[in-house]
Amino acid sequence: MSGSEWTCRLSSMHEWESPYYEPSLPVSEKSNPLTRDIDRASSGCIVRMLQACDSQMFLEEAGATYQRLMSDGVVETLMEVAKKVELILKDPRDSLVVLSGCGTSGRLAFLVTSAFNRALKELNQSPVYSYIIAGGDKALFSSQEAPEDDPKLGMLSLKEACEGKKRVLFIGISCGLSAPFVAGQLDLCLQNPQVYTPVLVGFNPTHQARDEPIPGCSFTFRSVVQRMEGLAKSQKAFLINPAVGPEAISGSSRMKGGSATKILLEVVLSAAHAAAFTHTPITQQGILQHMRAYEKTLEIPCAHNEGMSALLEAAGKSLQRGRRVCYLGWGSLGVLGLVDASECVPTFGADYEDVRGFISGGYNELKNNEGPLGPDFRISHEDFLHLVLPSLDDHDMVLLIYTQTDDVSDVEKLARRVREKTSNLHAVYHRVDGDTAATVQQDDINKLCLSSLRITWPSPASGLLQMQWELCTKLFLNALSTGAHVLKGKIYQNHMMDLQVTNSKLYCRATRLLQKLSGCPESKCEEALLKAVYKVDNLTVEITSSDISTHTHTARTRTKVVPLALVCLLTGCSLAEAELRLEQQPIVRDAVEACLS
Ligand code: S6P
Repeated sequence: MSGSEWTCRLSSMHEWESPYYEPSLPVSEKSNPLTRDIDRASSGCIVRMLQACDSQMFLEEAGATYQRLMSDGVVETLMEVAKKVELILKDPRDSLVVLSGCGTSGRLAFLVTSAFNRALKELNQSPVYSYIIAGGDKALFSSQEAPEDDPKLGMLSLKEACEGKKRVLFIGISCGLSAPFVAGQLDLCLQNPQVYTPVLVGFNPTHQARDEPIPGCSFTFRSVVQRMEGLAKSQKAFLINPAVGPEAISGSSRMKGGSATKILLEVVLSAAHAAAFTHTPITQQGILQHMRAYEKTLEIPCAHNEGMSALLEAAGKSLQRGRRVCYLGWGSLGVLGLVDASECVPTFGADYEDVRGFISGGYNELKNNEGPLGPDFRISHEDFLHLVLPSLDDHDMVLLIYTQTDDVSDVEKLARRVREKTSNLHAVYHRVDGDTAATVQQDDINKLCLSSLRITWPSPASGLLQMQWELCTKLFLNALSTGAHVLKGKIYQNHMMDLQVTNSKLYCRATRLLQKLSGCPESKCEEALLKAVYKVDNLTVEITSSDISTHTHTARTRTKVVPLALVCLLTGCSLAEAELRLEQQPIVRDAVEACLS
């Protein structure tokens, strides 16, 4: 893409806000005009496109259709919620702050609760934060999309987490204002106001909250949101829902949705901690200052574009060859590595082994609710050394992710072990300007690596800096794994074609995608989708009369259902023929383009 084309692309920064742009879709599901042809872009261009999308998180509000991260209304609500948390921190008896969500939203709930409980421990205070993730702890590192559709499970898990508590601040996270699991929890809060105060975090305006009926329930996500809006006036419920623009890969809320969730939650909890423990009042200025620090963090990846595209290229090459990408991380950056790697499975239909994360200390470092999760979830560096390293060679990419506050000699030791098997070793690490500790070791590690992204931060190390390191690392890893899969040909335009249809949100997204790409009516697209799910050329009454949960349950064991349905729709061929076509042309993007031409 030329410079002028790129300038022109940037001028479409706000295009998605027009009421005429994909009007039937909520912001979180719209396709981003900035990435319309990311599937044809070079690695350097992919990096720039992703950065431009991320920067939409901090667009100014002036003249905008939607409220933003730093809009007055949003900041005010953040202050009010921070004050509620402060009250609990000052008198934590029989009280709890619960953060809950599905998929990435639940993973961030875990990350944030861990950090702030750790901060409390350092102050000799008992923990007050608790997380819930739909599907339990195995959902931290694997795709468990079905529990997202279960509002009763949401309610039960919240009741269980809060047993015996008299005061609970519940923070439900659903980027798309859509997850029935979270709607169920919010409903429970609304029914028991004497105990629960509900807060909803998401990134659509309230009128775009999902309004589809939830089987077995009298409420929809939207009706719950409307009830909360009524109570918000008297501060009995809180809504934090700025728009951050459509995702770079349509609907992939692990990206901006996840980053913005992390920003908002950390801003609120940091303000509450400062108020409770250092007598720093919660002010609009303080909140904005913290936000601006994150805004600055977004500039860091831009300063490393070249290194970033080299990393992306290397990861793309490994995946194209059917080889692996491994993240070896330390501390909370290691958790981000685990999370990013595990999200490649549902996001790109990747194999579990394609991108894997490992963390120093394994479950001891993690301190998750359920402890070690068994042989299917091996996450420590020792596991990497025993199970993965022996089979690696130069085609497999390994990325070290650490900061100068980690055990750098341990990083060096591991780097040497990896280097014996593959020269395709890279590093991303954070350091504070002027800190000379472990410089020699860091230089030695750099010499072992093919490329190193050294990110130097100006301020002295502080709690805020750790959060900035995390955000910056999240942006890097999201860009790396997304870009590598784009290069592998997994994306068509800016849509993930080969999505797993394992819950109702994904089922609706798949049908919509088929409509958009085939131009066929919705009913025909749904038919084609069901034929691919059930592997039949003719639908039976039993199939057509089943509900979506039966379809999504069946789809758990199927692969390539959307590409198959699309090929059938475009060519009118049978499923068997469509399968053959896709076998001959395994790059989904190329197979679809062949049909379209
Ligand atoms: C999205 C990710 C999903 C979502 C999950 C919850 O990239 O793969 O797992 O996090 O579906 O979505 P939401 O809108 O309720 O936060």
